[in-house]
Amino acid sequence: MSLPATDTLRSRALAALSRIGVALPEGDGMHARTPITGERLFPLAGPAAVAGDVDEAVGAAHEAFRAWRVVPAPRRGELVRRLGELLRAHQDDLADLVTVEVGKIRSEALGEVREMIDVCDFAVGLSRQLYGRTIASERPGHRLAETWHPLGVVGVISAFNFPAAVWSWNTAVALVCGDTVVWKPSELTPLVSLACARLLERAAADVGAPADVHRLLLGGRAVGERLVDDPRVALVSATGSTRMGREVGPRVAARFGRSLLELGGNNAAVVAPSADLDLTVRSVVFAAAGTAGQRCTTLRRLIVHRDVAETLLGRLVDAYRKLPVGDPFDEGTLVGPLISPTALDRMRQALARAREEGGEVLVGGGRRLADVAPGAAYVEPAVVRVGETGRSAQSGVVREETFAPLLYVLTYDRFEEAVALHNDVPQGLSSSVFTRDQREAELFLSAEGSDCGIVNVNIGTSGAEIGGAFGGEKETGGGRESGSDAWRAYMRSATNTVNYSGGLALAQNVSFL
Ligand code: UN1
Repeated sequence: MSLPATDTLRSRALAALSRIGVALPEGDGMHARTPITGERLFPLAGPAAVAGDVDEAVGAAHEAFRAWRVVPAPRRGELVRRLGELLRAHQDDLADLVTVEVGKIRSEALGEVREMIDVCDFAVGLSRQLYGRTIASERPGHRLAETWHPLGVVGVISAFNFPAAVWSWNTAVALVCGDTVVWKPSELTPLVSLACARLLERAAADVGAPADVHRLLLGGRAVGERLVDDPRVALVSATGSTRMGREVGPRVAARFGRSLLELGGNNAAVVAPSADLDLTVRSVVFAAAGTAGQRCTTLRRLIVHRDVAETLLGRLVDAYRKLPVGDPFDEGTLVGPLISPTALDRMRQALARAREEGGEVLVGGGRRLADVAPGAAYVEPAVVRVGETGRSAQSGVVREETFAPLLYVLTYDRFEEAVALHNDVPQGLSSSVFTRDQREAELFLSAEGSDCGIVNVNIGTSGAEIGGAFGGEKETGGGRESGSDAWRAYMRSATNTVNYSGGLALAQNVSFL
């Protein structure tokens, strides 16, 4: 198996950037890199003066907010419609950049751009549906109602693994809600970030929206900290590790700002004896090994009924052995590289710990292509059986999220036991049950079932559609983004009492004056 030369990838990225209209910020404060070869692509200007840069960007977005909040929402929707058109026109370019910078296979990179287009369509519709309720007043001649208003500047902090889609579903919704956005993307994906920002800048120019409705801030932790602490940032929407969220949440709360946190997952699927095994195997392999295990919704634990465990594991191991690992631009590849050698080290450490804790590696874990690309991190997705049964099997490393294609398998005898195992981890993002027994499916979906924000039946944990609200419970942070009524987090509500009676009636029958 060969890999493309870094020069080829460099040209491909530059061609896409130039079609999108990005002028690369010249300097050498940071580097664009590709996980495909593990090499650097080119230097870029880093943040010049962190405090000043953040201050200026937030100030500009704050100023733009004053004008943007009074533009009628359906007109704000026109900006997002234009962005969606530009994304359609440049989907191949953006997908190229996602593959070069993150290592996603072609179909998943295109899928990420599709998700952006979908959320733009959704947000355009939403721009005509930002409604409040009227509530029956207890007083005659009074109207009680709620009104939704724009919130302010939204600080978006995003991770490397969905470098464009997470930005888009925050930004498209925030913009129609009348907010302005300052974005601090992952340091690992500056090219995708520059491309997204440029497309939005072009959309704003095309429809005559203020340019400062969106500002991009490339940089590291110090930039993020400044953004999080700035009192002009009304909402911080942050996607990343639980460790990151543990810092962001309290800092924003300390200044009474709002935060929307999308943190780690430790997603599981329960496989019951009645499950359709063909469908289950295909779903599990995509959810666990797809995106090289680097989705927050990646399947990390499989809880299988003892009666089907041997059959299912046999089929899984077969499927894993055949997984093509390698160049993500190659049409046949299903598993691209991990983002960095550090990610590979973490996977190896997790595998070593799993072994120490009594686990048995059934397949995978080996490094690939180290001779061709020593700086890249290609790995065989792994399946590890961690225990016969019972809660004791789910200790140590199984309770942690390792951002790699590493699937732990546990077995169960009774469905209630499976649900208990399922919920007995600190995280609560996504979950699935594979069963043809309606009672089991309904129990899993019920209040005493899965405790996650996403609960699925006969479909894997990853790959949620944008129309539903996206997010999770417990250490996942509690936020909801994207579809359904997640928009409410990006607005503030006001409760209005209007007295048209001509008399004064106090609530709760209070008499006074
Ligand atoms: C993420 O990994 O941060 O549900 C987001 C999914 C995608 C989004 C993942 N729609 O897998």
